[in-house]
Amino acid sequence: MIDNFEQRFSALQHAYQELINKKNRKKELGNGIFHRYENPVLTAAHTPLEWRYDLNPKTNPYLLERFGINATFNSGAIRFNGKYIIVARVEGLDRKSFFAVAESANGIDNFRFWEYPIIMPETDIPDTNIYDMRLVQHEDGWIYGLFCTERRDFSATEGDQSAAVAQCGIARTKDLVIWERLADLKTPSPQQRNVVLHPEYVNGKYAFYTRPQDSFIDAGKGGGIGFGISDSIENAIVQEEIVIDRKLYHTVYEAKNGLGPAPIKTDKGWLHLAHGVRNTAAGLRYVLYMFMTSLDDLTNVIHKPSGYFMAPEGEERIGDVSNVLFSNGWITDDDGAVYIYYASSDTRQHVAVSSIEKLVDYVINTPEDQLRSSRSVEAICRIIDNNKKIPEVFGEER
Ligand code: M1P
Repeated sequence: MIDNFEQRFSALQHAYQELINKKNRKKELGNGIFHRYENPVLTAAHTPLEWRYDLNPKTNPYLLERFGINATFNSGAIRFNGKYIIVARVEGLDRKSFFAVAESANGIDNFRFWEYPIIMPETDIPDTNIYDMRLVQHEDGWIYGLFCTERRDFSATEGDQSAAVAQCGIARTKDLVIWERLADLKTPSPQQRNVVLHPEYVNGKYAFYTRPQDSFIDAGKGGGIGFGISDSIENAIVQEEIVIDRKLYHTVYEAKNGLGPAPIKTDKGWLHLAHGVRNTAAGLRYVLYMFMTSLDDLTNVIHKPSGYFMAPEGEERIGDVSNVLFSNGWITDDDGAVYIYYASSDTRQHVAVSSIEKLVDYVINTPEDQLRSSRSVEAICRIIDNNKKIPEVFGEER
């Protein structure tokens, strides 16, 4: 029995070490805007064996898994003590998500979880499920984690065991280990998800990007990505939400949308990454898109490329909730490199790398959605006509 235990333990350790020491290679060519990498940076199998197994041969002679992990995805991200840190949504077999810190020296491979998952304090109303943390280094000196806290809708009938209420939980930390839980955000909307804290004060107040929604799944008349101000962060209240990026017919965000990570400040404006959702015969499809807001007015979208920035590809298409890309974390290096942590199909976590320069170029110079097929053709014709004027590209004879 012990022999079997030891053999199995050794095989598990070997497989685990191989996985977390695996090098990640850039996928070449691409579209020039970003590079994907070959392997996901985190999967369920990256969670430490010590979390999943009782490693005592006396109490677990068959070395059975005691706490299975289903998925690791939708991570917040931050550069911290010289490391690339992601705070993953780790989901157990029991569907409950929690947060756990994983770090890497280069941001693209060898992510290792810290010893313990985050022990997140609760408010007076216990959270049933917590997920999708946005990590924000605010200019007030705290690192904030904003996340969705989901609880049963107690106004639902006994027969309806799916109705839920989503709200924005807020916690803060200095070391990513000890977290102080603050009051949940209050807004005029019955439900909130995808809430993000703006990293700077706005007129001495805290600014939030919100996503008003009528019900747990449907955004309903919650028309898009909202913006609002709160005097306090300890008891944050947004009295008025202004929709700054609305859902729109026949776009990739016609059903709903939501902001991803906190925006990146550039000299041209604030760069935003968001997800857009549309319904299809195969179910909801989540893609990532970008836009830029003005430095003078955070509610003013000044550039917005048409369509999606990234959509699920290959194995990214498949998972617990297929056809989904979702991102709530990115990290900017001092040299301008941008590490975009995106998750696929609510299952695994990936990275793509770009730069501020390329993202700004993409956002400013990609044609906007003209909302009609004929105008898409006009946009392509303009590119073709301009290309024909460049002899060094096509040769004089054209
Ligand atoms: O399943 C896809 C995503 O669905 C939700 O996002 P949204 O609120 O925009 O619909 C979230 O539950 C998210 O975690 C999940 O990835």
